[in-house]
Amino acid sequence: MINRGELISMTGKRPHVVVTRKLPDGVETRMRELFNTDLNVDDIPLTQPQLVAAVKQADVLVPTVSDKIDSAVIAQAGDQLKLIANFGNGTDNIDIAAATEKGITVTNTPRVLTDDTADMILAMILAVPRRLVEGAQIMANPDGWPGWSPNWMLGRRVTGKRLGIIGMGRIGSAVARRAKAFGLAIHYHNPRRVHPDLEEELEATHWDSLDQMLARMDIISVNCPFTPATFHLLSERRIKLLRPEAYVVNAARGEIINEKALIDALDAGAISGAALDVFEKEPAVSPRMRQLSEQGKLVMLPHMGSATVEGRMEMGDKVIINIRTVFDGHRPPDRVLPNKD
Ligand code: 8YV
Repeated sequence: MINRGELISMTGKRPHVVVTRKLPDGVETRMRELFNTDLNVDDIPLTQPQLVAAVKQADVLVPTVSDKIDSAVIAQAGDQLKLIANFGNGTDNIDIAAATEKGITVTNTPRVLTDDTADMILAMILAVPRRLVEGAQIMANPDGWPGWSPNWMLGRRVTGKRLGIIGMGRIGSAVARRAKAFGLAIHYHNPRRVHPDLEEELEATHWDSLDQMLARMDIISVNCPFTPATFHLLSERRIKLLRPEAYVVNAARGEIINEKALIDALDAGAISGAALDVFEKEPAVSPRMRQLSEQGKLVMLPHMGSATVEGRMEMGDKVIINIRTVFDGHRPPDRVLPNKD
Protein backbone atom coordinates (compact mmCIF):
# COMPACT_ATOMS: atom_id res chain seq x y z
CA MET A 1 0.00 0.00 0.00
CA ILE A 2 1.30 3.46 -0.89
CA ASN A 3 1.84 5.81 2.03
CA ARG A 4 2.23 9.37 0.92
CA GLY A 5 0.62 10.92 3.95
CA GLU A 6 -2.43 11.71 1.91
CA LEU A 7 -5.41 9.99 0.39
CA ILE A 8 -4.66 7.29 -2.15
CA SER A 9 -6.79 7.32 -5.29
CA MET A 10 -7.59 4.41 -7.57
CA THR A 11 -9.16 4.85 -10.98
CA GLY A 12 -12.04 3.00 -12.64
CA LYS A 13 -15.76 3.16 -13.13
CA ARG A 14 -16.78 1.74 -9.82
CA PRO A 15 -18.17 4.16 -7.18
CA HIS A 16 -15.49 6.52 -5.93
CA VAL A 17 -15.46 6.05 -2.16
CA VAL A 18 -13.47 8.31 0.16
CA VAL A 19 -12.81 6.84 3.61
CA THR A 20 -11.77 9.49 6.12
CA ARG A 21 -10.00 7.31 8.72
CA LYS A 22 -7.99 4.08 8.79
CA LEU A 23 -10.45 1.17 9.02
CA PRO A 24 -9.63 -2.48 9.87
CA ASP A 25 -7.43 -4.08 7.19
CA GLY A 26 -10.07 -6.63 6.17
CA VAL A 27 -12.63 -3.87 5.63
CA GLU A 28 -10.23 -1.75 3.59
CA THR A 29 -9.19 -4.72 1.44
CA ARG A 30 -12.80 -5.56 0.64
CA MET A 31 -13.60 -1.92 -0.11
CA ARG A 32 -10.68 -1.71 -2.53
CA GLU A 33 -11.89 -4.88 -4.27
CA LEU A 34 -15.38 -3.46 -4.71
CA PHE A 35 -14.95 0.30 -5.14
CA ASN A 36 -12.48 2.94 -6.29
CA THR A 37 -11.44 3.61 -2.77
CA ASP A 38 -9.38 6.46 -1.33
CA LEU A 39 -7.93 5.35 1.99
CA ASN A 40 -6.42 7.43 4.75
CA VAL A 41 -3.46 5.20 5.53
CA ASP A 42 -1.94 7.58 8.10
CA ASP A 43 -5.23 7.91 9.99
CA ILE A 44 -4.71 11.64 10.47
CA PRO A 45 -8.20 13.22 10.77
CA LEU A 46 -9.11 15.30 7.72
CA THR A 47 -9.36 19.07 8.10
CA GLN A 48 -12.58 20.85 7.08
CA PRO A 49 -10.98 21.95 3.72
CA GLN A 50 -9.93 18.32 3.10
CA LEU A 51 -13.49 17.17 3.83
CA VAL A 52 -14.78 19.76 1.37
CA ALA A 53 -12.31 18.51 -1.25
CA ALA A 54 -13.53 14.96 -0.59
CA VAL A 55 -17.23 15.74 -1.04
CA LYS A 56 -16.43 17.60 -4.28
CA GLN A 57 -15.01 14.41 -5.83
CA ALA A 58 -16.48 11.38 -4.11
CA ASP A 59 -19.60 9.39 -4.97
CA VAL A 60 -19.57 8.13 -1.41
CA LEU A 61 -18.03 9.62 1.73
CA VAL A 62 -17.33 7.25 4.64
CA PRO A 63 -16.81 9.48 7.69
CA THR A 64 -16.57 8.66 11.38
CA VAL A 65 -17.47 10.41 14.61
CA SER A 66 -14.32 12.54 14.32
CA ASP A 67 -15.47 14.23 11.08
CA LYS A 68 -17.81 17.19 11.20
CA ILE A 69 -19.98 16.95 8.09
CA ASP A 70 -21.91 20.14 8.71
CA SER A 71 -24.11 22.19 6.39
CA ALA A 72 -21.06 24.18 5.17
CA VAL A 73 -19.36 20.98 3.99
CA ILE A 74 -22.56 19.57 2.49
CA ALA A 75 -23.29 22.85 0.66
CA GLN A 76 -20.05 22.38 -1.27
CA ALA A 77 -20.67 18.74 -2.22
CA GLY A 78 -20.67 18.02 -5.94
CA ASP A 79 -23.73 16.54 -7.65
CA GLN A 80 -21.91 13.20 -7.86
CA LEU A 81 -22.08 12.71 -4.04
CA LYS A 82 -24.85 10.16 -3.56
CA LEU A 83 -24.18 8.72 -0.15
CA ILE A 84 -22.63 9.51 3.22
CA ALA A 85 -22.10 6.05 4.74
CA ASN A 86 -21.15 6.82 8.33
CA PHE A 87 -18.82 4.33 10.04
CA GLY A 88 -20.64 4.65 13.35
CA ASN A 89 -24.07 4.45 14.91
CA GLY A 90 -24.49 8.03 16.12
CA THR A 91 -24.94 10.51 13.26
CA ASP A 92 -24.73 13.77 15.21
CA ASN A 93 -21.49 14.48 13.29
CA ILE A 94 -23.57 14.86 10.10
CA ASP A 95 -26.17 17.47 9.23
CA ILE A 96 -28.75 14.92 8.07
CA ALA A 97 -31.34 17.56 7.15
CA ALA A 98 -28.90 19.42 4.89
CA ALA A 99 -27.78 16.17 3.24
CA THR A 100 -31.34 14.94 2.67
CA GLU A 101 -32.32 18.34 1.28
CA LYS A 102 -29.51 18.01 -1.24
CA GLY A 103 -30.62 14.49 -2.22
CA ILE A 104 -27.69 12.80 -0.46
CA THR A 105 -28.57 9.57 1.35
CA VAL A 106 -27.11 9.05 4.83
CA THR A 107 -26.59 5.63 6.45
CA ASN A 108 -25.10 4.44 9.76
CA THR A 109 -24.07 1.16 11.42
CA PRO A 110 -26.70 0.29 14.05
CA ARG A 111 -27.05 -2.93 16.07
CA VAL A 112 -23.51 -4.29 15.59
CA LEU A 113 -22.12 -2.19 18.44
CA THR A 114 -25.03 -2.51 20.88
CA ASP A 115 -23.67 -5.39 22.98
CA ASP A 116 -20.09 -4.12 23.07
CA THR A 117 -21.22 -0.66 24.17
CA ALA A 118 -23.61 -2.08 26.79
CA ASP A 119 -20.82 -4.30 28.17
CA MET A 120 -18.58 -1.26 28.57
CA ILE A 121 -21.35 0.71 30.25
CA LEU A 122 -21.77 -2.07 32.82
CA ALA A 123 -18.02 -1.96 33.43
CA MET A 124 -18.35 1.81 33.98
CA ILE A 125 -21.36 1.34 36.30
CA LEU A 126 -19.23 -1.03 38.41
CA ALA A 127 -15.96 0.88 38.11
CA VAL A 128 -16.71 4.01 40.10
CA PRO A 129 -18.63 2.64 43.12
CA ARG A 130 -16.21 -0.32 43.41
CA ARG A 131 -13.09 1.85 42.85
CA LEU A 132 -11.77 -0.41 40.10
CA VAL A 133 -9.36 2.06 38.49
CA GLU A 134 -8.03 3.30 41.84
CA GLY A 135 -7.33 -0.30 42.84
CA ALA A 136 -5.53 -1.07 39.58
CA GLN A 137 -3.43 2.11 39.95
CA ILE A 138 -2.41 1.09 43.47
CA MET A 139 -1.20 -2.28 42.19
CA ALA A 140 0.76 -0.64 39.37
CA ASN A 141 2.84 1.15 42.02
CA PRO A 142 5.43 -1.24 43.59
CA ASP A 143 4.93 0.36 47.03
CA GLY A 144 1.23 1.07 46.61
CA TRP A 145 -0.34 -1.79 48.59
CA PRO A 146 0.41 -1.99 52.30
CA GLY A 147 -1.56 -5.29 52.54
CA TRP A 148 -5.15 -6.26 53.29
CA SER A 149 -7.08 -4.60 56.07
CA PRO A 150 -10.81 -4.43 56.86
CA ASN A 151 -11.21 -0.78 55.93
CA TRP A 152 -9.00 -0.89 52.84
CA MET A 153 -10.49 0.46 49.58
CA LEU A 154 -14.12 0.37 50.59
CA GLY A 155 -16.50 1.27 47.81
CA ARG A 156 -20.29 1.20 47.60
CA ARG A 157 -22.52 -1.83 46.90
CA VAL A 158 -24.10 -1.95 43.44
CA THR A 159 -26.67 -4.71 44.01
CA GLY A 160 -30.07 -3.38 44.99
CA LYS A 161 -29.43 0.16 43.77
CA ARG A 162 -31.71 2.09 41.39
CA LEU A 163 -30.42 2.60 37.86
CA GLY A 164 -32.06 5.42 35.87
CA ILE A 165 -31.56 4.99 32.13
CA ILE A 166 -32.00 8.10 29.99
CA GLY A 167 -32.91 6.79 26.54
CA MET A 168 -34.31 3.26 26.37
CA GLY A 169 -33.41 2.38 22.80
CA ARG A 170 -31.26 -0.54 21.66
CA ILE A 171 -28.27 0.29 23.86
CA GLY A 172 -30.39 1.41 26.83
CA SER A 173 -32.32 -1.88 26.77
CA ALA A 174 -29.11 -3.91 26.47
CA VAL A 175 -27.74 -2.03 29.49
CA ALA A 176 -30.98 -2.68 31.40
CA ARG A 177 -30.85 -6.45 30.72
CA ARG A 178 -27.29 -6.68 32.00
CA ALA A 179 -27.95 -4.39 34.97
CA LYS A 180 -30.98 -6.43 36.02
CA ALA A 181 -28.71 -9.49 36.21
CA PHE A 182 -26.52 -7.48 38.61
CA GLY A 183 -29.52 -6.89 40.85
CA LEU A 184 -30.11 -3.27 39.94
CA ALA A 185 -33.69 -1.96 39.84
CA ILE A 186 -34.39 -0.57 36.36
CA HIS A 187 -35.95 2.86 35.88
CA TYR A 188 -36.03 4.78 32.62
CA HIS A 189 -36.99 8.01 30.94
CA ASN A 190 -37.74 7.89 27.23
CA PRO A 191 -39.88 10.01 24.92
CA ARG A 192 -41.91 6.87 24.20
CA ARG A 193 -42.71 4.16 26.68
CA VAL A 194 -41.19 0.82 25.58
CA HIS A 195 -43.33 -2.20 24.71
CA PRO A 196 -45.12 -3.62 27.80
CA ASP A 197 -43.41 -7.01 27.23
CA LEU A 198 -39.99 -5.37 27.53
CA GLU A 199 -41.07 -3.39 30.59
CA GLU A 200 -42.27 -6.62 32.17
CA GLU A 201 -39.09 -8.53 31.26
CA LEU A 202 -36.92 -5.79 32.78
CA GLU A 203 -39.36 -5.04 35.63
CA ALA A 204 -38.70 -1.47 34.52
CA THR A 205 -40.38 1.65 35.85
CA HIS A 206 -41.06 4.40 33.30
CA TRP A 207 -40.73 8.03 34.39
CA ASP A 208 -42.55 10.67 32.39
CA SER A 209 -40.61 13.33 34.25
CA LEU A 210 -36.83 13.21 33.86
CA ASP A 211 -36.51 15.63 36.80
CA GLN A 212 -38.39 13.32 39.12
CA MET A 213 -36.40 10.28 38.04
CA LEU A 214 -33.07 12.07 38.50
CA ALA A 215 -33.95 13.05 42.06
CA ARG A 216 -34.51 9.43 43.08
CA MET A 217 -31.76 7.41 41.35
CA ASP A 218 -28.49 5.97 42.65
CA ILE A 219 -26.91 5.62 39.20
CA ILE A 220 -27.79 7.47 35.99
CA SER A 221 -26.78 6.07 32.60
CA VAL A 222 -27.05 8.38 29.59
CA ASN A 223 -28.03 6.34 26.53
CA CYS A 224 -29.95 8.70 24.27
CA PRO A 225 -28.68 10.07 20.95
CA PHE A 226 -27.28 13.58 20.78
CA THR A 227 -29.69 15.82 18.87
CA PRO A 228 -30.46 19.54 19.25
CA ALA A 229 -33.17 18.47 21.71
CA THR A 230 -30.75 16.54 23.96
CA PHE A 231 -27.95 19.14 24.06
CA HIS A 232 -27.19 19.62 27.80
CA LEU A 233 -30.21 17.48 28.70
CA LEU A 234 -28.34 16.95 31.96
CA SER A 235 -28.19 20.69 32.56
CA GLU A 236 -26.80 22.52 35.58
CA ARG A 237 -30.32 22.66 37.05
CA ARG A 238 -30.89 18.93 36.54
CA ILE A 239 -27.48 17.94 37.90
CA LYS A 240 -28.47 19.80 41.08
CA LEU A 241 -31.46 17.44 41.40
CA LEU A 242 -29.17 14.40 41.80
CA ARG A 243 -28.69 12.83 45.22
CA PRO A 244 -25.27 13.15 46.91
CA GLU A 245 -24.97 9.33 46.65
CA ALA A 246 -25.56 9.37 42.89
CA TYR A 247 -23.16 8.28 40.13
CA VAL A 248 -23.41 9.42 36.49
CA VAL A 249 -22.29 7.25 33.57
CA ASN A 250 -22.10 8.51 29.99
CA ALA A 251 -21.02 6.50 26.95
CA ALA A 252 -23.41 8.27 24.54
CA ARG A 253 -22.19 11.76 23.65
CA GLY A 254 -20.43 14.40 25.74
CA GLU A 255 -22.74 17.18 24.59
CA ILE A 256 -25.73 15.61 26.39
CA ILE A 257 -24.23 16.61 29.77
CA ASN A 258 -23.23 20.11 30.83
CA GLU A 259 -19.67 18.96 31.54
CA LYS A 260 -18.74 22.02 33.58
CA ALA A 261 -21.78 21.60 35.85
CA LEU A 262 -20.95 17.91 36.29
CA ILE A 263 -17.34 18.75 37.24
CA ASP A 264 -18.58 21.39 39.71
CA ALA A 265 -20.92 18.83 41.29
CA LEU A 266 -18.12 16.24 41.59
CA ASP A 267 -15.74 18.82 43.00
CA ALA A 268 -18.26 19.98 45.59
CA GLY A 269 -19.17 16.40 46.59
CA ALA A 270 -22.75 17.11 45.48
CA ILE A 271 -22.65 13.71 43.70
CA SER A 272 -20.49 10.67 44.47
CA GLY A 273 -18.81 9.96 41.14
CA ALA A 274 -18.97 9.70 37.39
CA ALA A 275 -17.65 7.55 34.56
CA LEU A 276 -17.32 9.16 31.15
CA ASP A 277 -16.38 7.56 27.83
CA VAL A 278 -17.35 10.66 25.85
CA PHE A 279 -16.61 14.37 26.29
CA GLU A 280 -17.94 17.72 25.12
CA LYS A 281 -14.79 18.69 23.21
CA GLU A 282 -13.16 15.38 22.32
CA PRO A 283 -10.29 14.66 22.60
CA ALA A 284 -9.80 17.61 24.99
CA VAL A 285 -10.19 16.93 28.70
CA SER A 286 -9.79 19.72 31.24
CA PRO A 287 -7.11 19.70 33.99
CA ARG A 288 -9.93 19.74 36.56
CA MET A 289 -11.24 16.49 35.14
CA ARG A 290 -7.79 14.89 35.37
CA GLN A 291 -7.60 16.07 38.97
CA LEU A 292 -10.96 14.48 39.76
CA SER A 293 -9.85 11.26 38.14
CA GLU A 294 -6.69 11.27 40.29
CA GLN A 295 -8.97 11.67 43.32
CA GLY A 296 -10.99 8.62 42.22
CA LYS A 297 -14.17 10.62 41.72
CA LEU A 298 -14.15 10.30 37.95
CA VAL A 299 -13.27 7.43 35.62
CA MET A 300 -12.42 8.62 32.11
CA LEU A 301 -12.16 6.41 29.05
CA PRO A 302 -11.12 7.51 25.54
CA HIS A 303 -14.40 6.95 23.62
CA MET A 304 -13.87 3.18 23.51
CA GLY A 305 -17.39 1.93 24.28
CA SER A 306 -17.76 0.07 21.00
CA ALA A 307 -14.07 -0.62 20.43
CA THR A 308 -13.86 -4.35 19.74
CA VAL A 309 -12.20 -6.05 16.78
CA GLU A 310 -15.44 -7.88 16.03
CA GLY A 311 -17.54 -4.73 16.25
CA ARG A 312 -15.29 -2.70 13.95
CA MET A 313 -15.34 -5.51 11.32
CA GLU A 314 -19.14 -5.69 11.49
CA MET A 315 -19.39 -1.89 11.22
CA GLY A 316 -17.26 -2.13 8.08
CA ASP A 317 -19.51 -4.87 6.68
CA LYS A 318 -22.50 -2.62 7.23
CA VAL A 319 -20.84 0.31 5.48
CA ILE A 320 -20.07 -1.93 2.48
CA ILE A 321 -23.61 -3.33 2.35
CA ASN A 322 -25.08 0.17 2.53
CA ILE A 323 -22.86 1.38 -0.33
CA ARG A 324 -23.58 -1.66 -2.51
CA THR A 325 -27.33 -1.44 -1.94
CA VAL A 326 -27.45 2.22 -2.90
CA PHE A 327 -25.39 1.64 -6.06
CA ASP A 328 -27.61 -1.35 -6.95
CA GLY A 329 -30.50 1.12 -6.90
CA HIS A 330 -32.14 0.01 -3.66
CA ARG A 331 -32.97 1.66 -0.35
CA PRO A 332 -30.04 0.89 1.98
CA PRO A 333 -30.80 -1.12 5.14
CA ASP A 334 -29.47 1.54 7.53
CA ARG A 335 -30.82 4.76 6.05
CA VAL A 336 -30.98 7.67 8.53
CA LEU A 337 -33.72 10.25 8.08
CA PRO A 338 -33.77 13.77 9.51
CA ASN A 339 -34.95 14.07 13.09
CA LYS A 340 -38.35 15.63 13.52
CA ASP A 341 -37.55 17.36 16.84
C1 8YV B 1 -17.95 4.66 17.34
C2 8YV B 1 -19.95 5.69 18.55
O1 8YV B 1 -16.74 4.15 17.69
O2 8YV B 1 -20.98 4.59 16.74
C3 8YV B 1 -21.03 5.48 17.56
O3 8YV B 1 -22.01 6.25 17.62
O4 8YV B 1 -20.07 6.50 19.38
C4 8YV B 1 -18.68 4.97 18.61
O5 8YV B 1 -18.87 3.88 19.44
C5 8YV B 1 -17.76 5.88 16.49
O6 8YV B 1 -18.92 6.61 16.34
C6 8YV B 1 -17.27 5.54 15.13
O7 8YV B 1 -17.56 6.59 14.22
